[in-house]
Amino acid sequence: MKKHFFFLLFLLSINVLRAEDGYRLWLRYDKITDAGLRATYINSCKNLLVDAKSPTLVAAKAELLDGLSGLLNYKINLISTVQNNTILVGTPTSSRQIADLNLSELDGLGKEGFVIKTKMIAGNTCIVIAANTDLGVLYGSFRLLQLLQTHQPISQLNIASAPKIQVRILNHWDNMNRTVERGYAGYSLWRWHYFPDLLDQRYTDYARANASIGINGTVISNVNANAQMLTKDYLIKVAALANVFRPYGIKVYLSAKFSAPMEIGKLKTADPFDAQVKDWWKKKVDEIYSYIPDFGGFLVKANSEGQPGPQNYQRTHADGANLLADALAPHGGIVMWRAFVYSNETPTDRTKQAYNEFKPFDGQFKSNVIVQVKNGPLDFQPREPFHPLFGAMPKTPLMMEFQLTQEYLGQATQLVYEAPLMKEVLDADTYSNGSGSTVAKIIDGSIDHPQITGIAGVSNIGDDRNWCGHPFAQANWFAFGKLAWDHQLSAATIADEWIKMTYTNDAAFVATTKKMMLDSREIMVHYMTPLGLHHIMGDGHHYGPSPWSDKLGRADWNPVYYHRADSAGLGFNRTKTGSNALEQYAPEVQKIYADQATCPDNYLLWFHHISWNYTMKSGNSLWDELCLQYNSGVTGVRTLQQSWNQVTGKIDSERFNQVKMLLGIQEKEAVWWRNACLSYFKTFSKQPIPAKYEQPDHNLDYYKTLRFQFVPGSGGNN
Ligand code: BDP
Repeated sequence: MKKHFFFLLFLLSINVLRAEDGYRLWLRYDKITDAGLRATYINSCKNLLVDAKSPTLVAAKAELLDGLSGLLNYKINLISTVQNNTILVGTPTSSRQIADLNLSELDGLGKEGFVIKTKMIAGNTCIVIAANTDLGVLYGSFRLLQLLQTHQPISQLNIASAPKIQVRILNHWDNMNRTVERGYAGYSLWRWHYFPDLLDQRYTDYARANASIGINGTVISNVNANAQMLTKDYLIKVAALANVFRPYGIKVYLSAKFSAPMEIGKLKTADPFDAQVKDWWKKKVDEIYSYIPDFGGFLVKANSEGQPGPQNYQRTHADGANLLADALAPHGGIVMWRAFVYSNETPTDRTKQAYNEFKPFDGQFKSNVIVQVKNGPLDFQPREPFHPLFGAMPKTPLMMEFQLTQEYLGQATQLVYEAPLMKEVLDADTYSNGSGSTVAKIIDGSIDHPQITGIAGVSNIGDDRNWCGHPFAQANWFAFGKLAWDHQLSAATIADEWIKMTYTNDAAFVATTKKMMLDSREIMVHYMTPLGLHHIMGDGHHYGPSPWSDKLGRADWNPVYYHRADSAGLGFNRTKTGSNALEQYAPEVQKIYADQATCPDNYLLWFHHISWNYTMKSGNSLWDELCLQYNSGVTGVRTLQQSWNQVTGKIDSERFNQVKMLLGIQEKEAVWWRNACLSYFKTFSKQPIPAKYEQPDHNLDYYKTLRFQFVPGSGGNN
């Protein structure tokens, strides 16, 4: 008897805590264990009516069948006339029954929106998933499955949803040799050597995952581009991938190298005003569309960090972008032209340069160009103020670029949920058109009404079995898609959904993990770059602290350029008495930051050089506050560890243990950041680290001599 009992327990534990490698992401359709809930769902979802003629509707049908039969552990009936308890799926074109419903809601939902409604049809209770296009139907199908995965009531559904931003796109910084610049999750997914002949299931799963969160585009090649990608051999390979993605509404885009006409076209110049160059691009683009009829367009990094561009020929960014735009326009393609430009030959504060270079060209870009702007004026730091270009170019479409891969946010080892960072930027008020002109409203077009709107996330995906390396890094991919669709969602709502879909609906697990996620970004800011510090990480690979670095080839790559520590104090004066970067913002924004007495602590050292004994809002001196914040960052990580320990046994041991071990690494790294930074800044403040705090276990020289080779994502053999 006892033996049987243990055997039963064993079987149960296999079922509940099955080993899980993270491959399925948030698309896990395991049986819902709450029998009552499952029975209710079965009652509403037992029949499926979808006339799937197009590849996209076939995909929607397959997803619904797979998802429903898994979650409900029930054989779904495929039917052709409406019965009671049917999910009716389609567009007014694909389905007579849907056309007959005359759903007026569809009018305002555009090409990608959908409705999910409970409807009585000839006396039968149905759930209707309807849209104007097949892609909208696919999005709606994923949404219904999400409702079930997160245990939502489905008896009175009345959902209408449409994306607020048009181009919702991943940027892969993947090289053709399959290394990934700033990639921490293995090699590139794209196995060029095998294309176009071998395209494994992973590419379909990639497309499914993206479509499930509304992502509709992908730039598959690095912005530090290789012109070879535009050769016929590779275009054929790209086309094969595009064919896999197409049913899921994912358009393929490529990074274009500005010097391609010379490198692969054998021309003597890449001058955008040269007739042969224009002709070369036109023919090249025509060729691309002959292979990929729905090709999305180009992403371009020009005249930045050594990349060629129009300025090589004394032409402007607008001249360069318009050259490509003209070639793409007849096919409906777009150019995403990056504003991430700076040069050490320009003596101006690096954070001012993009604005200075782009603002004068407002209104001069062709209508199929969108300028892609990083969230902050420097470079994806743990915290930056929003980029001053947002709101400053009302006649030019601007798209947002976030970095999902955690180059500056702890890379692969740290749990940092980025939705709070994204929300902070999206909700920031630019005051460009009066109060309430948030960054989100600039990029969704509701203020300036540009023809194109867009948002990009630098991908954190690689060929690791779990796609993103750190199990929680998947949440950043998920959150990006969700916010790209609807930037009004809260970071908490998104975390809630992701946890339930990825792990479990267990209330204690959800509550504990959600808090960990929501706290994680601020904790990381505290142990890395508190109070507005920035860019003080390791040389080149950007791993770990290195505030002392001052020997890099360019002044504006050196941490000392950014923190400006001296015997008087700490921080970069960007007010009128300093670089005056603040002048690039609207007067209302300037007012918030200009005065060190009122500037929020978060940005104090970003905008001001503050004396070590300055009294902060807390009453502490700057030095004491800095010590407090670095220490609270470390305490924060230890709290994350304790929280995770509390949920022991609630999920599969595989993912649980992986996160537990990673949190152990994160704790060590947080201690390292704190010790290294405080030991270094102490040499300027000339004050001790208060005795109440843990003291550094080594002297400053030790931290300075640490060297790290082969750090992932930094390429080459360093
Ligand atoms: C920096 C990265 C570098 C990228 C660059 C960019 O360190 O690898 O090429 O951004 O966005 O943050 O172009």
